[in-house]
Amino acid sequence: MTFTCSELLEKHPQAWQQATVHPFLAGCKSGTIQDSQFDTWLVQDYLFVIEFTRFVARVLANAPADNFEIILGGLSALKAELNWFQTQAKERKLTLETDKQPTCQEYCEYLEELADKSYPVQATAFWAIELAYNQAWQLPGKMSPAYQEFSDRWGNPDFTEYVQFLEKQADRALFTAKPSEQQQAQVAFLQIAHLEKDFWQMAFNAS
Ligand code: HMH
Repeated sequence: MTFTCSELLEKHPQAWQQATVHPFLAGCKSGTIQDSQFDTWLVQDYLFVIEFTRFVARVLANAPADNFEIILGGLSALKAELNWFQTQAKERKLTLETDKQPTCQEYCEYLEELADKSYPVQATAFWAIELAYNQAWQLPGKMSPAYQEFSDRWGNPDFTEYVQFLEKQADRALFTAKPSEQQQAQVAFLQIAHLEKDFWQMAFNAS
């Protein structure tokens, strides 16, 4: 039996809710988030996005050619995003030359593990990772002014449309995937939900 991305969301609402709703984000909305918490998120997410860019490059290498346009668009956006992180860090006087915290390290290692998986698994993981931020930054609604630029980066309509294209590509790959690959795609979805939740908590715990 095949399933789609939206069926994964329907099947695992609690895991997904924990990935996308967190006191960290509520604190960005209310303005009560502390600089130490926000800055930890910013620096660690920059380090994550470097590894995520490498992951997306590996997904491109496995993709059918008719999926290139969306993935290359994603890589181009990631290039701009890495530069944007550097600008943000400079404004906040943060150094980006720092070690990954264990939670960030774990997520990055998981991205490397996905290198050995087939395209349907990778495409599902890619979609889940982007959807997580698209929803997480959008769900709280209008954020405190200092954080609006951040919520807009992942919550804006173009990013939402990009995530919908990733969903279509993942659905098409899942439709013809072997049962074992579909099973692995589901496991990857749940693992990503778990790692997203931990990533918010890592930043929230900073003092
Ligand atoms: C932790 N998940 C994390 N960081 C990001 N930048 C994304 C997803 C990408 O959208």
